[in-house]
Amino acid sequence: MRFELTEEQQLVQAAARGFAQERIAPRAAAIDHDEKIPADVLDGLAELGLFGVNLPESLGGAEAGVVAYHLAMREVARACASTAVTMAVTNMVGEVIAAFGDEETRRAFVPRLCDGSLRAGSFALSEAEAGSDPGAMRTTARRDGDAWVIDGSKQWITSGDFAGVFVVWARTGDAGPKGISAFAVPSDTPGLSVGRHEDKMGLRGSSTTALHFEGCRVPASALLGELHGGFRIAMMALDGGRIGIASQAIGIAEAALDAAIGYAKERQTFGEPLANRQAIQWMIADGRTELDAAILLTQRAASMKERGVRFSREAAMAKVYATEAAWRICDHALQIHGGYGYTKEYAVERHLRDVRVTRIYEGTSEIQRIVISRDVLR
Ligand code: COS
Repeated sequence: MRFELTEEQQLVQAAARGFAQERIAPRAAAIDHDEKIPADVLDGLAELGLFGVNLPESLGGAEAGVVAYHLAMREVARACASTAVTMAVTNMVGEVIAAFGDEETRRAFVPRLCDGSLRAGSFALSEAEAGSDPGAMRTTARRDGDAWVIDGSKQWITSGDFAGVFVVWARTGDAGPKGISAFAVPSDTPGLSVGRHEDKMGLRGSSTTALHFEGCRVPASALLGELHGGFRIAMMALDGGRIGIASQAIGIAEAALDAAIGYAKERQTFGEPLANRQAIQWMIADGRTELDAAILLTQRAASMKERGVRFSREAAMAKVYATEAAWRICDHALQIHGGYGYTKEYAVERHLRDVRVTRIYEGTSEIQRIVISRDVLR
């Protein structure tokens, strides 16, 4: 067993770190405040290959693998969690279209996702009453000649107002998971409109919207994979997505812990730095230990995906552990900052707001435990 990163993985990590620390981190508070990711940040991610880290070079990707993707996600999230989730969903959408689209569809979307010209990809699975249980979705797609016509609404859609392409799941058959198909839908398709913007607690730089489909026609070739095979595609994509969100949570917690360590060394109480207090030392020791455990779990899942073996259980373990640990670490980092941590003068309040959703989206912690226990008890 080897724990060292390869040369290529180290290069991706260093490039992502350099860009994230120089060009994103100094603007993270403004991204949160203005609720918008600047265009040059998206351009920079694309130039570094971070919109298609695990996609083949033949489709414009960096072909650097899943461990490299995890490393890059961590670095971007350490600088700005909103930018990181935009990157995560774009990579996920690129991978779905590359794996399940026909040649024409892959060529139409994947290179333009990777080079940034589509701005972002968006994953339209959840609905108002179908989040943890996507098998209950109501959006429909019916065949009409050589087209599919989509009707319904989606909710909680990351980058819904600026992504150039959506992967949309819709009911093509019976009730439940077996009657669902997936489609690649360009954002300028007539009949597709952007709905309400969510006013969120955190990740405020990343837009989250509803989408409405009214007689939205896409060609037959927009179908991804098999007819009625969409639920499996969603589950496979979410397995990979969970590695991304675990990595995002780790990156946010790394930023919070670094800030707490810096503050604890500087801040004096009772004539000594806070870092001399055992209560503070234990929070820092536990935080660093949990972060390392989260990193190891996530890298194991990433390396299994890279090797092509089934990794659903391991991705769920990585996600539930990393996101729950990251929440505790961010909370302790804020506690170490005392009252200052509760103000916008310090970044820890943003980290705490941003990290909270990682325990919810791409499968709640409760859903991860369902995935793990079903597999363990099988
Ligand atoms: N990879 C491949 N196939 C999978 C799979 C996976 N990880 N998970 C399930 N499937 C397949 C199953 O094998 C089954 O097919 P067969 O009957 O042919 O074997 C089919 O999909 C249905 O699976 P299952 O019966 O387990 O579906 P459930 O409705 O019980 O759902 C959970 C299972 C809870 C795991 C699923 O609904 C889930 O992950 N929910 C969370 C969704 C989510 O993350 N939402 C957030 C969206 S992004 S913000």
